[in-house]
Amino acid sequence: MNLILEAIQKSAIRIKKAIDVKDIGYSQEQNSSGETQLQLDIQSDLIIEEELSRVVGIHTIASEEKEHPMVLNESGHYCIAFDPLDGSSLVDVNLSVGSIFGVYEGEFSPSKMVASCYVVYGPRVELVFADKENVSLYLLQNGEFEFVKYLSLNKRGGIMAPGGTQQFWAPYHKAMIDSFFTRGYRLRYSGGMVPDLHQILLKGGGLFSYPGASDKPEGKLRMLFEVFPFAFIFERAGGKAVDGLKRVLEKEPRHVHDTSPCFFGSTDEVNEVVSVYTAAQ
Ligand code: P6P
Repeated sequence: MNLILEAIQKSAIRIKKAIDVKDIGYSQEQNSSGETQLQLDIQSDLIIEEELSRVVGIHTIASEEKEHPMVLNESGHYCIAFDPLDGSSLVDVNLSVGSIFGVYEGEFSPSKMVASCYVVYGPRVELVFADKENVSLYLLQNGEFEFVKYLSLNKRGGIMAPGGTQQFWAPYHKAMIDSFFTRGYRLRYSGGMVPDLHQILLKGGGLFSYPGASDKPEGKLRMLFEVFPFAFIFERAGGKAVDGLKRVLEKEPRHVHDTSPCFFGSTDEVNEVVSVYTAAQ
């Protein structure tokens, strides 16, 4: 597992350098979700593929930027799913973006998830790594990632990050979000999943939501590349992650690019989501 973490850290240092290059614009390609790929998306994907290919313990990798998984080493043990540069279009407006990784034993199933990791490329480059025991925060300084502290969530927080397009929200979802704001929760939403969830994790808690809605009944965020890694981290940090009704880590994707409605946060807020959504069924 250390070799995987080192490969992710090396990837992050190289991706940060790529981000710092002047805007290199859009490619002519689209990813599996029909999103036009930034050349930076493609470059970040190649960097991660190169670094992970050097780890003999990795059997298969799956990238959000590629249609199908890729076998690296038949004798490998781990499967890694990653989003190379989530929210990459935010680079153009100088907002933080991130890379997301889920580590699975033997197959891409949430029940086989053994670790997850994300990198935030912002004013500083930080990395959060979760295994069965801890959620660890690292800071990139002088070319090295240095351990900073362990992270945990309070039972209740104060930040609300409501994703999706409000005009398509279910009425009960809108009423629930409005109710949090009338109770004094602060709106913190940049449109980048990684910095938005990083802020909730570091500021002690709250709720990030990207619900199913009339325009996207199954939500927008990809289970393997985005939802499962953050669900693993938030649960390890003492929080919860649901699709509105149940733990997202109990859902099996039928296709590698399947999406799921998702709510990540402190236990009190997520419990409230489940009670509202259960009552609405
Ligand atoms: P919306 C970025 O494109 C992304 O995949 C996530 O990083 C982010 O949470 C979400 O989409 C934002 O989507 O519809 O609120 O712009």
